[in-house]
Amino acid sequence: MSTEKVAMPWQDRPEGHTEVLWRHSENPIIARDAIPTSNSIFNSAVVPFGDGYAGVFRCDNKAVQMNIFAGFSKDGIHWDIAHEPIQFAAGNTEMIDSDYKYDPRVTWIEDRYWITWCNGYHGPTIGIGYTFDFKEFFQCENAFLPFNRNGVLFPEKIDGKFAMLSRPSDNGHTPFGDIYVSYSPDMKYWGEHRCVMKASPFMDSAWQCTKIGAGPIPILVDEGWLMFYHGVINTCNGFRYSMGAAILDKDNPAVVKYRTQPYLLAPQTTYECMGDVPNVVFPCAALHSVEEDKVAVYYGAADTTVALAYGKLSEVVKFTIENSL
Ligand code: BMA
Repeated sequence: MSTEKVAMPWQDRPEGHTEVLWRHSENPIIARDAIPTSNSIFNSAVVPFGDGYAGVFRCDNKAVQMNIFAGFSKDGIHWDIAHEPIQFAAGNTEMIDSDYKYDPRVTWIEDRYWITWCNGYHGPTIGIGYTFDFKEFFQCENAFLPFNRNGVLFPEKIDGKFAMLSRPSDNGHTPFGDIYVSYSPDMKYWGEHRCVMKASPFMDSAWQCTKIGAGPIPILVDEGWLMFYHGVINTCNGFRYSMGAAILDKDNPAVVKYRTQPYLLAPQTTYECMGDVPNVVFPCAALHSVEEDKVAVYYGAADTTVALAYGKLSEVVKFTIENSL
């Protein structure tokens, strides 16, 4: 969402840098041991909040149990993360079972902050919750049947309905995966499922040929919804996760207008290539300012830490249009 009041985290493009996105010079911004119990902190989501920022962080503990934790920051870079996981009260249902929670996304829609995450209910599916203050949290019905991952809400209703991207999957390290959009009148019942885009043929764009999944909350630009997403290739050494961008039709996001053939960011630095799961760049949030023409993308690095990359919104859009599959 747009950050009108608070200064965005930002660094200018380094001298001589020619890529569309550039990395924050002090990456990773959140260390794996930023709270006493954590084995790793990654794939996390942030939003403007009050006179700073709030976020929901994936912290796996030292038993490698996955859960989500609230955090606050003045500048979007230095974070104070709670030492206890979020406790949810019943929202639009009493059924708030959860074996685990991971890979949160957060957005403001109309009157509250909505959170989605990968919720353990007989396997991974999409959990939904909301908060007004990042202190009290309420859990709603799961959006879908298992198995599903990467549930990402649009930041406003489309044709009067809530809209969510998701990636139907399996109960393991899914060897496939395409992005769908679904609609709900009430954040409880979801339907009108439509395919948005599929993993690409290997010969067309290999970094995204195994599976793809939506990343941050889509950003509304003149050309439509700018959607950063992760794409995966299955190499002889395992999965490698990179990031691209697509632009979806404003009124019907099942229509893909453009989609990057080259990646925008791929695992290349030490902290992206070394960690609990090497070679992973996994975006889950973005702050942006249309007025200042800035975007800051938060991504999990090697399933271990949180890192930040910057770009000019107009350049990302231009690159996506000019380098479309
Ligand atoms: C996916 C999810 C992500 C993770 C990625 C790479 O299936 O588990 O949380 O970042 O794999 O390990």
